[in-house]
Amino acid sequence: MAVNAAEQRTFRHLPGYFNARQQAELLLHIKDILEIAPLFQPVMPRTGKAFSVRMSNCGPLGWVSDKERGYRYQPTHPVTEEAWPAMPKLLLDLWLREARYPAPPEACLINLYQEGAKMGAHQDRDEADFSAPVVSVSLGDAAVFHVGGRKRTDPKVRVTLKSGDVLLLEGESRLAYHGIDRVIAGSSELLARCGFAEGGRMNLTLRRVTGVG
Ligand code: MD3
Ligand code: FE
Repeated sequence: MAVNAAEQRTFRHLPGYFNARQQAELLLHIKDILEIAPLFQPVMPRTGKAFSVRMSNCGPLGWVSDKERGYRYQPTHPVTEEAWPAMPKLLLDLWLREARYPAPPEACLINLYQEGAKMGAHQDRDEADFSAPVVSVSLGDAAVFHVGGRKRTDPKVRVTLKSGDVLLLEGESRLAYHGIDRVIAGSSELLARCGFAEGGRMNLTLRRVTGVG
């Protein structure tokens, strides 16, 4: 029998983990972070093709990508070359409560989906330690997310991620292929209300990059 994340459901979906007030608080904190660490548009290694998602980071390390040096984590913003801002306490508390891992997260990747942005199927393999979970928070417009197995061809399940939802990827699902098929534009007013004129969806992913000890 095939063994994969989709069938075993080794991910945990916690719908409505953050209430409306907490979602707004978190988003306003991210807005402050983006003033210091502005969104950038990463490009893929070798091809130089731009991602449709714009990104930034907070925490000691941030995920970046460019044509020459590829996917990596680094302590500074690729354009300003300044250190990344600190992670909001709400996110550190989420990790403490839910990650079941003996060290704090090192990176929080901020993904902004606007104007039809999506993310094709991929594995997250740029971290040194896969025993730590990935913890994701969705804000704003809902999105159709898919997760399969360690092989690209493994069967997938689809989950709609809504504003305030948390998704934990641990065990077998940590190395599963996954992606965002589409964002359901206009399904939430959160981003537009908090000063992102075009609305859209924001996703925050908390990660341990280096492992423990
Ligand atoms: C499943 N982000 O940043 S979050 C990414 O909504 C990424 O922006 C998507 O995939 C987004 O790499 C999906 C949920 C997620 C995050 C990490 C995973 C699912 C995952 C790692 C392994 C398996
Ligand atoms: Fe990913």
